[in-house]
Amino acid sequence: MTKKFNRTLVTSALPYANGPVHIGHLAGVYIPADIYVRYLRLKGREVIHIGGSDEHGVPITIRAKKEGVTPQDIVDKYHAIIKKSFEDFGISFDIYSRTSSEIHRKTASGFFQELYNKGGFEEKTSEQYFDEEAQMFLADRYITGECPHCGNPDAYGDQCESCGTSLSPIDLKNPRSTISGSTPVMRETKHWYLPLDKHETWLRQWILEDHKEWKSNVYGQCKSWLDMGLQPRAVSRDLDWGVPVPLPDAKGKVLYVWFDAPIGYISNTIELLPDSWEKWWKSEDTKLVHFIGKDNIVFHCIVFPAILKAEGSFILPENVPANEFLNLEGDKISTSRNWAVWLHEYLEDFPGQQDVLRYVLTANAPETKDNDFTWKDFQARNNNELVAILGNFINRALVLTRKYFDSKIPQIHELTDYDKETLKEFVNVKEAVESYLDTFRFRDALKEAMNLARIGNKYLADTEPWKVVGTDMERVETIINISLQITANLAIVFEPFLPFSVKKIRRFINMDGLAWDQLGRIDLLPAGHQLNPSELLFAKIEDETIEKQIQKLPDRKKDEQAPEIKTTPQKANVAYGDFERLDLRTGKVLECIKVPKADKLLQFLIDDGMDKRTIISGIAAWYKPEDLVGKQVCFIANLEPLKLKGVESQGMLLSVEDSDGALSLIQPSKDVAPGSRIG
Ligand code: B3M
Ligand code: ZN
Repeated sequence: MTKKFNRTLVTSALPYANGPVHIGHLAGVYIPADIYVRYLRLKGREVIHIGGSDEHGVPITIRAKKEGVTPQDIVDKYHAIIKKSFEDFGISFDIYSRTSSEIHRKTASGFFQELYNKGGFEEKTSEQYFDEEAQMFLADRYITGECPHCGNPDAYGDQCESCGTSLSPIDLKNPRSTISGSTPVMRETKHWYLPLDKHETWLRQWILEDHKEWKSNVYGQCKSWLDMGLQPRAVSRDLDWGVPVPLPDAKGKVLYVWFDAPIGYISNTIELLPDSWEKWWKSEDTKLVHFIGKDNIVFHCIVFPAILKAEGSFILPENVPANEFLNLEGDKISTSRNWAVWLHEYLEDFPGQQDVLRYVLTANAPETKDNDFTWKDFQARNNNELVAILGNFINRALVLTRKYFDSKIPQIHELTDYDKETLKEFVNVKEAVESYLDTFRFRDALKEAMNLARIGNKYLADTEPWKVVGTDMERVETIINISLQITANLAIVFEPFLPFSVKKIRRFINMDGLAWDQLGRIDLLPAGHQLNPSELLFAKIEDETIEKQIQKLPDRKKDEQAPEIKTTPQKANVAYGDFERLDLRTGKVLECIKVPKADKLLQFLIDDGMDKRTIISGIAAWYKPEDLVGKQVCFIANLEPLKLKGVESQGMLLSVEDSDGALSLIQPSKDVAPGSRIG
């Protein structure tokens, strides 16, 4: 059953206003959403794009404490920075508001009240850590203590940043409150829970049966959540920053940030369209699409739909095209390590070059798997694609028109077979781009658009009009006319992707009102039409510029990790049983190769005594791969497999690090059979 929709409501995840936004945000959520809404607008469809800052939650209060200011100061500061970055990059929201607004407080509070009245929550009392000195319950992030897994003395109540394990505050040894430093005590507290377990049946049907077309990464994550069985989730917290729980017995409690933030999409729509918002949220012929990153899938596909369904009068999302993560130069983007390319910093170094980043992040978007942003790839795509193909073609078409025809569009005459072939190729572009955009395949859509520029570039190179100027002016006129029609087509097809450049192209060709449906036509510019002066669209990026950006990163990283190893303090004792859980074994190296595009990594095929397994190890700087074949190694055999550079590493080789940081592999001092236990 295909539904008929008359309008599209697009939302983009509301970023936490506790820091600026970086390329990962742009690639994962905001560029795809922007391409999609620009495309629909260009088609003349009714569409709105809702955005805003997520200004509640513990991360904001923590940032405020760190900076010694109020949470409101923090969100005021970062909301402004984030909003400006989005404007600078042409992310075309119809509204970009914030969840600290009065209208949002009213909407979220009203939603809670409505669900409460309908019996949509369960009340439960549980024990949680309480700081007696500060007289407050402690959010997980406000409790630190010793990690039970690795002994890190400063693990947080929700996660140990040293070994990456997710924790619950009661796992920590010697817990301390980060507010007062005192030891917290357990105290009873009441909260309201959304009984997700009761929603499981319809969620299973709605997602697993009715939305098989969702992207496989989204569908798969939902399926594994549903298969594990859903549990009730608390929708309130003991905190003094957020939307107060609107009940008489809820002093000091606010709505959980993940309850109120998605409702922000609704409040921002109300703010934008106070009289007609219900048409967007409550009619079956509205198509609701949430653009998000993969870490938000469960909230948008399971929790928020359950909230909307419990309320009863709202539509559910038709699609949630979540992206995976973008890494930077092979490493996870990290705010705390400053391992990121911040949007405001990019624009300082590359002023006016928003479209270059938009292009690269779309061409390399993490649509189906995590992807890597590298500065070399950025440079190559700019120089070899934007400059050499798109920019070069348009510039040549315009310059030739100026030179031979005084910037007026020449007549078209009889077409040669080659002309006809060229034109045939490009009539298919519209359908191809549309089918990709309609199914959220933005990389493929961009490739098709670029293909149109390639066709144009090849056409000019093959027909060489400059060679027949003296002999066949009619032929020159036809070639230039066709090239300019292709240029006008590029000014349509690239609008969703490169809006800044398209604005320029439209100015050059003196043609503003081009619509999507004109794509594929060759009569867009009438003969005699006067063009405007033009300039180059893209500039080559030199090696030095890129080197500078690359230099910037490792420097920062080193700074962050400065107090390194040398005199590593002894870690806390572990119980013998904990040690026993590790399965340490010997193995024999069957094959060893370099991992492409990763300077530090070698890929091993190991005979582990029972089978063969692949292990990736970061020791490429110290060994030649061919020297290791046949050697004995020691490894952890039961380490959770980990994907590195697209290859699954099934274990970890043991090595020692000397005081200079050089690594050497640990080997048994005499020959033993592969698979022998170490202990
Ligand atoms: N602020 C988490 C994030 O920025 C959260 C998204 C809210 S969307 C309603 O990843
Ligand atoms: Zn740990």
